[in-house]
Amino acid sequence: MSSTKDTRPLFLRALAGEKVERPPVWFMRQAGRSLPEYRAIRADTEFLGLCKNPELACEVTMQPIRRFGYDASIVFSDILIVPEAMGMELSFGKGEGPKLAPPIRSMDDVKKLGHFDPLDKTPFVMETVERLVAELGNTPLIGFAGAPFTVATYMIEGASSKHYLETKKMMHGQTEAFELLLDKLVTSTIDYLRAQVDAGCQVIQLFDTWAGELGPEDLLRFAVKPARRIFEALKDLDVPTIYFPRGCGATLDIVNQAGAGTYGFDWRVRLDEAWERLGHQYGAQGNLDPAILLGPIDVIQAKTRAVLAEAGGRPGHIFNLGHGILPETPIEAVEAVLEVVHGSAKS
Ligand code: 1CP
Repeated sequence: MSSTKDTRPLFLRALAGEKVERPPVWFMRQAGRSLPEYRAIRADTEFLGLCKNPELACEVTMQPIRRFGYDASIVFSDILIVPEAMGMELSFGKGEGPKLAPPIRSMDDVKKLGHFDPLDKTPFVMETVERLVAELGNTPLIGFAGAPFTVATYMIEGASSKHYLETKKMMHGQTEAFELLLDKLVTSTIDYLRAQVDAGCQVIQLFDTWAGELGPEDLLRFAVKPARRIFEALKDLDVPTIYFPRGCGATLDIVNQAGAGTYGFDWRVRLDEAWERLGHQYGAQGNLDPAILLGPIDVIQAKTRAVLAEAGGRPGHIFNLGHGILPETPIEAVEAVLEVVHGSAKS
């Protein structure tokens, strides 16, 4: 019998909530230090230079697609490109995390931050997207930004942080300044994501990596509502949207108010319970612990099967890690996961 196989990308069909032959799979941070071919390019190019060089950024985005055949690609860039475009000085020291200077600590500091035109301040991102669209063929491209709360933590702390004390001091002690900062991030991020979609991205993901640091009320007010404003403003683009509020397994009934179509979560929560609490009308992305990929192959494959079993073949599952792939992950570990996910195809 001749088959009428649907040739639309698996990832887009799953995001639309259609029943698919197996869950699509991609990994957060799939391009980067876990790949020897990335490390080879990084040997003589610093990280920010790589983000701002469309030819190289396109190349490193393609590396994991060529090697593993993932079902989705994500533009090689960073969430901190936005604060830089708003006027802060961004640097990545050798072996250190990011630095943003001078840190934002007052209403005056917030007022100095500018709104930016993405085509003027971040043309390299759009040029990378255009190059990728020409190279990717049938593999969908995800555009992204940091969610306002997470990006604000870097702007206020000036660096990565453990306890977010400056952020919380400003949130509770200078709430008006904090909300103006979020507001500026909302408007800038709307324009920035719109430009990525105009350039050719087919899906949008907002990374709210530090949302899990907030209690339920603050989470809703300072993380979920600003994210919601972004998703609402982009509705007319008609592209699938993913919100990744890391560390929010206990508050999925709050984060699901962000207005995204699909939600990502980490491994601290079972996927079946998380999806129940989230609501099955939404897609679910996740949620294998990336550290499992440092273990024995039989354990990796058993844990991968466990995630698939929890998803139970329900439409809308996107297989992913619960956070970015670790730099020390062996290639064979990724292959072991993919073998299981690919093998789960229903014929
Ligand atoms: O040394 C290097 O080569 C730099 C390491 C690196 C890479 C590969 C950084 C520094 N950023 C990136 C790329 C990156 N960052 C991507 C690209 C595409 C891909 O997934 O393949 C994406 C989506 C991000 C997003 C990002 N940057 C987030 C959100 C997602 C997450 O992983 O939580 C965050 C929090 C950042 C900030 C950042 N960028 C880099 C560092 C070291 C940090 C700080 C992280 C921290 O505070 O712990």
